[in-house]
Amino acid sequence: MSRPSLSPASAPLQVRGACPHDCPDTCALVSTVQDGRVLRVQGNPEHPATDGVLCAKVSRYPERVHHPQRLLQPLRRSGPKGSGRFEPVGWDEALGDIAARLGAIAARDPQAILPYSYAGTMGLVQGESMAARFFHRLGASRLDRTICAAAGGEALVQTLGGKLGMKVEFFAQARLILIWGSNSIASNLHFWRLAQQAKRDGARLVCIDPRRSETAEKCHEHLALRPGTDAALALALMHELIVHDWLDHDYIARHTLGWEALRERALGWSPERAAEVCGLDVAQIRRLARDYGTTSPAAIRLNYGMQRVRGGGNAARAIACLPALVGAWRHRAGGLLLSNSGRFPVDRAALQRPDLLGARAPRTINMSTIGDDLLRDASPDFGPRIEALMVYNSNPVAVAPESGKVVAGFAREDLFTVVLEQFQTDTADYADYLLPATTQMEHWDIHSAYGHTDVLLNRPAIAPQGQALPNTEIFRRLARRMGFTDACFDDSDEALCRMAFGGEVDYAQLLAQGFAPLPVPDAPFAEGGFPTPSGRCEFFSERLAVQGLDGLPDHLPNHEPAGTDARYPLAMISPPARNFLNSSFVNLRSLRDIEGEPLLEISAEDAAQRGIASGALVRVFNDRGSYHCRAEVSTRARPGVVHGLGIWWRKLGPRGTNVNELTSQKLTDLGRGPVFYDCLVEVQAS
Ligand SMILES: Nc1nc2c(c(=O)[nH]1)N[C@H]1C(S)=C(S)[C@@H](COP(=O)(O)OP(=O)(O)OC[C@H]3O[C@@H](n4cnc5c(=O)[nH]c(N)nc54)[C@H](O)[C@@H]3O)O[C@H]1N2
Ligand SMILES: Nc1nc2c(c(=O)[nH]1)N[C@H]1C(S)=C(S)[C@@H](COP(=O)(O)OP(=O)(O)OC[C@H]3O[C@@H](n4cnc5c(=O)[nH]c(N)nc54)[C@H](O)[C@@H]3O)O[C@H]1N2
Ligand code: SF4
Ligand SMILES: [Mo]
Repeated sequence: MSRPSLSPASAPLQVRGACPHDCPDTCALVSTVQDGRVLRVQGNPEHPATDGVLCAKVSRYPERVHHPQRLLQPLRRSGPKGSGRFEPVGWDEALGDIAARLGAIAARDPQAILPYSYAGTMGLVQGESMAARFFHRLGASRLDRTICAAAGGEALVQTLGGKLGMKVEFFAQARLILIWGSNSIASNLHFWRLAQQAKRDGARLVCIDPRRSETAEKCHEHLALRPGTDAALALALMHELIVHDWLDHDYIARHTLGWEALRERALGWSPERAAEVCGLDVAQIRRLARDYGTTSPAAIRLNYGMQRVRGGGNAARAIACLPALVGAWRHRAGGLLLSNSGRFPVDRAALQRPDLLGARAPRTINMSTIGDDLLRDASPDFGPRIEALMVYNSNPVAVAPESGKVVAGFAREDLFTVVLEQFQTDTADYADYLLPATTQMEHWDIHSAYGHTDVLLNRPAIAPQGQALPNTEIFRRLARRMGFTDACFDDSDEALCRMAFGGEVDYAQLLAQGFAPLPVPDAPFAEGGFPTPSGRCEFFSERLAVQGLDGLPDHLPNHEPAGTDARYPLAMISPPARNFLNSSFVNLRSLRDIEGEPLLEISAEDAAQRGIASGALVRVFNDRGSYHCRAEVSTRARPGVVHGLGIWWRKLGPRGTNVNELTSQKLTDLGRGPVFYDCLVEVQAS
């Protein structure tokens, strides 16, 4: 019975949740709902890391959840591939047809089916629980989820023994903070609040970033190095620590491995040599080394922006060696933080059930080379041609490198593509079936984090909108249609939340307050105890050496080093836009209005040489493609480097392209990650 329109509204209700986005801050949310609508989303003031504050993006969550263009019913393609034309279809018919199509392919070879997913939601349940079970049971190809953090993550594992680091709250007590490859104000806001607290208490802040970012301009010092030269800088800092004897010999002797070899390597990197490679002043490098060698406690906030180049893994390894050299780990406000995700005792075996594979060992496809792989024929090396793709929690047509090839792959008439989405993204346009997914306001989930060390629980605040279903439920129903009778396909979302951490996290506490801190020591490596094979901080990695790789960190020049191709003299990086999260939020009017339109920041010098005025439309191009956007002549760009900001939706940019038209599918030294910021281009007025 529908309610008479004049009846009094029900009282507003507050529901605790977690921000699902791929952001180090993993905020605790409090949503205010009334009559089935989300009125407000705020930061939970009781959660210390959130401190009652959200970023501009998630503060506007009601606009996202109740967006007029939310996908609210299953759709089936009704036009040519990629046309984005669909007709409504019932869930029953859609799932029946998808099961039949997948079943026929699987009968020949299930490895011809590929799941494609990333961090649209970071939730452990709506991320990879039921979905992973489904693909394991099916025996589908596996996906190597490399697109963001593979090089840096592997570097931490090889050097420190895991994705582990300082507790973020102690940055507030540091005396020196290096913000390295991170635009914290845009992408790690809650860390920036801690850094400001430290600054007010007298700490010095140094930013290491090719771009004069919002963060760089608020630090005491900014080292605007060339993209992909961080290892050279780190080695020169070591050089200075050695020659001035700013070393903690006791810490080195007791808690590190490979010191003599690293010492020799670093002595080859004078500040003069590094200055040449990095495009920095020698004096600036010397000053940074002095600051780092003589200020205690010194803390490094490393972020993934510096590892999206060929040598990104080695660079992250070199930087991760620094705290052990000066004994910074002895202090809780000293050391380094890239990610603490390794702290979380997630029971992936229970959630994802790899045992459902049995004796099968399907091939693995790297998500960063999806463009090439979709276009590949069957071969003994590669295995079967990819015949079906199931995309969820990701927008590969916009975010994967070398879009020209990605688009050509998705456009294959013989590819069967199912997309689970909240919105009709660039990827959704290529779907054969487009299935409506719930948002964080409409489903249960449980979250680990990578920028703090608390577990968060997300309760649904409102009912699923329209006919949308959680990812879990879509895979549950599909499993039934495929005839999978395993009991694990009956687990409810709440049951999955409870099993995510086994008994390691107090679920009652999560239910009561929405978050539960992990027991993490304040100064995790004060007494060494690195979880590497040697138990030491491994300057030299035997595990890398046995793979035939350099056991020591070194500077590896970019795949596309500036100055090596006269046709493409400019190095392009494409860091996130502050008001988008990767390609999420681009379709939110209020946030898109703040960002304006796709921009390329270029220095006055490079603009003048090309006759480009600020605000002019330009064509940015290389052998892989062309990207049309507006130039902004800006002091944020150093000569020789341009910045294509943010991952716009292709269809919302001029001429239907975005910056990934230009990026390459080459991979990093460690972790087989993408090299978004290792990319040469030329720019001309258009
Ligand atoms: N607002 C917003 N927040 C986000 C995101 C977003 O899209 N928007 N994305 C989220 C995701 S997925 C991630 S992975 C995280 C981490 O995000 P990161 O990828 O670390 O992005 P940023 O923190 O913005 O830092 C990138 C910075 O690195 C700089 N940089 C580029 N190349 C180099 C280099 O070679 N060396 C050095 N030293 N610096 C370089 C860029 O100029 C930029 O300022 O942020 C998350 N948070
Ligand atoms: N040029 C360039 N390219 C980049 C980067 C860069 O810096 N420069 N950054 C890279 C990085 S760090 C990353 S992490 C990747 C990010 O790439 P992606 O992980 O693909 O991230 P998003 O673009 O945010 O797309 C996530 C999609 O998931 C959807 N989604 C959210 N929640 C759910 C859900 O519960 N169910 C379903 N079915 N869908 C959901 C959202 O609507 C959104 O469209 O991009 C990479 N690409
Ligand atoms: S995107 Fe990051 S800063 Fe914004 S609400 Fe989510 S976790 Fe917090
Ligand atoms: Mo990312």
